[in-house]
Amino acid sequence: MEQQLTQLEQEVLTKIAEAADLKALNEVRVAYLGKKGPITDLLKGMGKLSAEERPKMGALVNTVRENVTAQLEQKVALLEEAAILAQLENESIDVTLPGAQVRIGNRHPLTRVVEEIEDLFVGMGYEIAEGPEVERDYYNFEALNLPKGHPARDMQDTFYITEELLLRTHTSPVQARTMEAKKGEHIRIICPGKVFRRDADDATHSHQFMQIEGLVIGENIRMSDLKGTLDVLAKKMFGAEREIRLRPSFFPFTEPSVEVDVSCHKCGGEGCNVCKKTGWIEILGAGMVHPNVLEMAGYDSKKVSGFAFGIGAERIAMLKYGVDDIRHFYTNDTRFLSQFHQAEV
Ligand code: 2U9
Repeated sequence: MEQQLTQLEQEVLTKIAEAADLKALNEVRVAYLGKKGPITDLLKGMGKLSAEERPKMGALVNTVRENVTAQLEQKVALLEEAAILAQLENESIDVTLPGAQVRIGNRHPLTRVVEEIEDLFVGMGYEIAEGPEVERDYYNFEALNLPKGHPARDMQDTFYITEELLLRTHTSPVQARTMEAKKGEHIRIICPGKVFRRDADDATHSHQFMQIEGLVIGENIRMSDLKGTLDVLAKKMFGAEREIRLRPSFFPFTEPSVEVDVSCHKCGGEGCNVCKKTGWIEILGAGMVHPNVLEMAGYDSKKVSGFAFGIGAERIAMLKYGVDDIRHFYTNDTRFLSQFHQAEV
């Protein structure tokens, strides 16, 4: 029986050594140490032994069982560790691989133009004023010397909500509202915002666009102040070598009114395709605030005067960045927009 036991021990230990995974090891445990296993059988057969042999064999079987159990546990620990190592190997991350590319956004070209102009004017002591896009007929037209039936209203046909409520055609109503609220005080404001017109969209027209208008009101404000201010603006937007020229024009809300050209930033005034061989590019409209507009807002046109100007942000952006179609600004095509990446300050 002793020999049988030793043989059995060798057999189990070999099986334990050979078990390649936890499942196989468990099968060995059940087969040899389980209720129906040979070791249990041996213990059951102890009754047949003589009284002297029984304690000796009992101790021997127990030693074998303890040894087998200890070997099993050791192998379990070994296999578990191997399993964890294999899993770690499997799940390991190669930190040297290139990371997923994060696409960093950039400011819209129109936002850039608007913010650049805002910064310039804030630096000259102007405040930024904003107002509603759905505007009253009164502030959009009447307060700007465009009474009902005035022919110049035709050029600014818009989307009407009701007879008296419309989508503003310029940001001038913001200035009209500011004048009314300031009750005769001096004013220096810049008004950026969305405006709307009943226009058919094409490469140079859009039913919605961005304007930046400016208004200064005070004592002794003169045309020369307007010219000096616009000269600073043209140099900031198109380069320090730029010159401006003023041509007479007409707007109902300013008198006199001017159209303002800047010397061509591409050819420097020689004449090229950008300036249509003239050397000059029209960039904005301006003028001295019409006395009627001052009076309607409660100012004494004999005591104060003012200048105003209006800029189309798209036009400036198209000239500055060489964009050939205004619709690029609204179609959200990232192939277009991503070209305006610039180190943010
Ligand atoms: C008040 C008084 C006067 C604003 C002005 C223009 C001339 C002008 C155009 C430029 C391109 C519109 O976007 S555009 O199509 N604007 O030419 N705007 S003077 O004059 C004002 C505004 C408000 C109270």
